[in-house]
Amino acid sequence: MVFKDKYGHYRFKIVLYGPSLSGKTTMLKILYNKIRGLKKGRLRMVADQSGRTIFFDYLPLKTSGNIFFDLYTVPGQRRHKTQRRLILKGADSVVFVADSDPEALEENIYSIQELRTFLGNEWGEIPIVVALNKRDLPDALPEVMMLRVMRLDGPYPVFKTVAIEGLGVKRVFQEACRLAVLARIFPEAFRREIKILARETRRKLGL
Ligand SMILES: Nc1nc2c(ncn2[C@@H]2O[C@H](COP(=O)(O)OP(=O)(O)O)[C@@H](O)[C@H]2O)c(=O)[nH]1
Ligand SMILES: [Mg+2]
Repeated sequence: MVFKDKYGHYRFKIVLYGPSLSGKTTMLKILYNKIRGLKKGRLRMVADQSGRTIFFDYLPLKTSGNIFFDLYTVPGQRRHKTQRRLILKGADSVVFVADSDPEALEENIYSIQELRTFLGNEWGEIPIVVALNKRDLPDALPEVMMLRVMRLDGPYPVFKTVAIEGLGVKRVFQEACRLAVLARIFPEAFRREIKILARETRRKLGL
């Protein structure tokens, strides 16, 4: 939910969702370390000894002007379901980070289904940007196959990323931020936009 904080700043909430180890925390680190032209607050991470997120990561980004984007990652392990639901609450856009590793296919499907359930009626209303991550893996699953099995053939912009090298990460967040603002401030323009996105995605998938 976009809201004005006590300083009169508009704040948009962007949530990185996806299975454990798909690269969500890596993406935030890349944004924190590599992105110029944005003022950044402190990156806060709560991880266990193996580096897995146990609560959430948080990174505030300030644009010129009085707009802030608050970025959160969810902990991906199945047992942290309650936390994921809490973190997702009030999201203005969601970045779904899928893992292209063939071994992660089932976890991707579980995670996107859970996201559908959590969003309920808001599915389709809240912008979702899909990042197919780990495209550097020699056995990375084909893009079309991944989107089909996750049933992501709707109005979702899809990007291929290699988070560890920072490839594609900036574009994913530019799109997530842009769509968040559009959906909240210009809902009619957003609805027009997602129709175009849906057509593009279907064309890509050969549907
Ligand atoms: N090969 C490869 N490994 C990645 C990529 N992105 C992240 N990883 C690795 O995947 C593991 C999990 O990443 P992390 O960001 O902690 O995942 P999270 O659980 O989604 O936050 C780490 O060992 C990362 O270095 C990528 O694009 N390619
Ligand atoms: Mg993490």
